[in-house]
Amino acid sequence: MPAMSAQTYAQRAQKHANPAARQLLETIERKQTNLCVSVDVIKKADFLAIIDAVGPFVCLIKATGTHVDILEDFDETIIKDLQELSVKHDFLIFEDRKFADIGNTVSLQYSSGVHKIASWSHITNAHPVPGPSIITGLGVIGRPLGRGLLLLAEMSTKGSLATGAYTEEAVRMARAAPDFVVGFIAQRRMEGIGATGTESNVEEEDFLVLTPGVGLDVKGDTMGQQYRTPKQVVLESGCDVIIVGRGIYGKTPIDINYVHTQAERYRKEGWSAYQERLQLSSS
Ligand code: S5P
Repeated sequence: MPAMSAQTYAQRAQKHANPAARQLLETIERKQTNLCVSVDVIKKADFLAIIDAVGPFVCLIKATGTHVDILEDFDETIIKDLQELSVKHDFLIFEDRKFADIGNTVSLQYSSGVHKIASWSHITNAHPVPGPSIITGLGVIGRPLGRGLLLLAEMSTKGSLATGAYTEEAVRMARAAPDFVVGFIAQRRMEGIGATGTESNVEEEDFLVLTPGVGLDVKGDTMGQQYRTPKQVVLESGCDVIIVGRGIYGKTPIDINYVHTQAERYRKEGWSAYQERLQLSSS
């Protein structure tokens, strides 16, 4: 496995050039958690209650709930509430926007509209499908604000088309913009992938790998999602952050005590998988 998986989050934080990546790595180390909770619920009250309950156990909250297409009762106050929770519990915010358009359009989507994502989301993500121009478009907005971008190099779903040459090209795109593209949504480490041997910085590259499709009790859902355990993701595949959604809040009706217990459970699993990985690589 590439060397990055043998380094501590703190060591990597010291060297990272991007402010959002550095802040995330420092938060992971400070709170001893590599758990990101994904909150995809339709009511604002549930959205905020879940985040308040899992806050102590996470480094990052992934919100897709801020999209008008999930939350039924979105209003401006939700962003302010989310930011207050982020300060209260010391976590970063990741808007899972999955941009996928031409540079000019994504730069408007990132900066404007009702959501003004760039103004409050430390990290966001994009599909590499349009090519490097998507990084140019988002970078115009995100770079001056110190934001970080993740590319979706792989997906967790059955039959995903993001494999092989597509994944390699995504890594090449990231390699060309290391000050803004901080890593990937992917299922394994990405350093060195797609390198041609002519690059100067491949040995030094450090991509954050945030991995969805994580669950301890089930192997998937009825719509193509596939789950692996924190141990498979962090220890065996060397990923940095586990993204967990329904495994934590998925019991209906939402039960905040259950959410709290599950968040604690996933934090512990993710962190011990990381500690085991460090131990293995030092022995
Ligand atoms: O490949 C992916 C990429 C993403 S961002 N697979 C995913 O599942 N996701 C997101 O992670 C997905 O949109 C959802 O918000 C979350 C997984 O949720 P869960 O309830 O299945 O854990």
